[in-house]
Amino acid sequence: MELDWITEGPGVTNSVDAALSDLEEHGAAILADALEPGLLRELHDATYHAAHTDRKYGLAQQYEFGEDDDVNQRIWNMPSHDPVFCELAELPLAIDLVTRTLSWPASLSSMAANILHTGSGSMLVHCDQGHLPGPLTQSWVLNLGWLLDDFTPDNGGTLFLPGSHRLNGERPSEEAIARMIPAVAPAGSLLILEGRTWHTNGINLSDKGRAAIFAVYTFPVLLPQENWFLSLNPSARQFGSETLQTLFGFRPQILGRVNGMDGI
Ligand SMILES: O=C(O)CCC(=O)C(=O)O
Repeated sequence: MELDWITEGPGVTNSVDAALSDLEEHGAAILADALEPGLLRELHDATYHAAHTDRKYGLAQQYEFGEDDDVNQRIWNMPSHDPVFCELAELPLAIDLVTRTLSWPASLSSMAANILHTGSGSMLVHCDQGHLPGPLTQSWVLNLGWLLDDFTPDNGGTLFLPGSHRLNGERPSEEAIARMIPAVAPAGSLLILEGRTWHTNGINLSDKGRAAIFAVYTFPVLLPQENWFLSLNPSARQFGSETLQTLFGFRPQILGRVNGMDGI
């Protein structure tokens, strides 16, 4: 297979417009300073607290999708863990990016933390809409990866294959996969991946954890990865804004009605 579709990859930018054009060209973008420091601290602490609590009470999970090892920790359903993750889901920057790439209204398909403790290995190389019937001629998914720790080449920063969105879902060859590059950026940055870009997490060879929150958005015609109707903490629905309720699927648009549209 020709490999001339592989691009050199995006740089780190401070501009949303530049990030969106990187996303179009490379299938990925890195936006610096996407989280203000107070919010970053709160998200970081809430994530590591949830990780600690899950381990303490025997609730710790890994992602079964791939070759995970016992030092990778996955926390699904983050909006149910702490209201700060609801704030993240509907951050104006997130909604702006979703609206300009997918459209609005949109759904939150899942929001999970991926924490690589020291020694954690890579998961399966995948693209986030690989479960859809191909060819995938458009992006149906936007993955917003919020970096809670610095991503470095040796702590498992997400590895991605720039330009691989042009394969329309076809799995890259091993030769191409060998040319994946790590996302390297400071905590508080945002890694943006469109649904056809092949990626995985790197290997954490450092002596500290590496955490990120992956918020995956999609069109409201697709079943979300997380079944919010069963798994969401009821307070998120009860007290959540209209935007949040839309993201979780509690505000039907054309599909998902309850006796029509009125009085829900
Ligand atoms: O943790 C990472 O760097 C990548 C995570 C990922 O690919 C996923 O959650 O599907």
